[in-house]
Amino acid sequence: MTSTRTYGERSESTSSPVTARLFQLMESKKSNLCASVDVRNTKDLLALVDQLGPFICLVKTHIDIIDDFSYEDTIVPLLELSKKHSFMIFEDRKFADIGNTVKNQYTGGVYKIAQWADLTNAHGVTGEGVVKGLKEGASETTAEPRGLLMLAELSSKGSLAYGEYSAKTVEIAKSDKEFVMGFIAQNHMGGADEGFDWVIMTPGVGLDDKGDNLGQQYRTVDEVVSNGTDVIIVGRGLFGKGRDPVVEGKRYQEAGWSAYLKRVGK
Ligand code: S5P
Repeated sequence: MTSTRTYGERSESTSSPVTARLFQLMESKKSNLCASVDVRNTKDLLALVDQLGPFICLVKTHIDIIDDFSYEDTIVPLLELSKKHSFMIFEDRKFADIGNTVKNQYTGGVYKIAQWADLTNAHGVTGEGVVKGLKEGASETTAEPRGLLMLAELSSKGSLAYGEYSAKTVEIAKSDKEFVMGFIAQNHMGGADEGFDWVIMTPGVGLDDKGDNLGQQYRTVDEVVSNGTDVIIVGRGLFGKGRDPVVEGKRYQEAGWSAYLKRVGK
């Protein structure tokens, strides 16, 4: 079920404009690395992103952990960096409410996520309305393409998202072929037999650690990519414990890309 087609081939047949752009960018940068830049202020965020920029296809933010957030000083320069280094932006908001509420959360408040994030994600726990609400929010905010990942499985110990829950989340994803790009998951979610070519993005990836003391669990790059992961999401592996983001960025980019080449038989 794991795709052996190249990102380039898949970019031509996908029904999601955001996936098409992402896959093309991944081919041109030879990177399937998404950096999860979980730092607490704008200065550190921008410095880290500038260092990692050359090695990544995607930056994943938790914008609500930035102590000194402002659109002008945080988002505007982040968007400039995304042009400078050519990466896309994924706000890891994990929406989990009724359609009308997530629409407001996505478009409004302080963060105005729909204005600047190419991708965001949502839990399926509230049902299909979450997809509809977010899609309406996106189309009422911008003409730029926006994409959604559903959280089908989680990396943390004791997660309740497995089995029937994950399968029902996949059913929700089928409701919108253009807006829903794929999943945050630990495994491939199938779909090829029904004409879906979902992007699988996997967090909980680390080459040096097995986990943290708050339930995170890490698997290696080879392990996840051979198992169907299209984009590896790496956070503290790149910059935690005094690591050098330039050294680690290059290391994870190379590991991710060679695992991908192996998978597609190149
Ligand atoms: O199952 C999940 C889903 C997500 S989006 N497990 C996760 O760890 N994440 C996110 O990925 C998490 O919120 C964090 O931002 C990142 C992992 O960071 P790391 O430092 O453990 O690599």
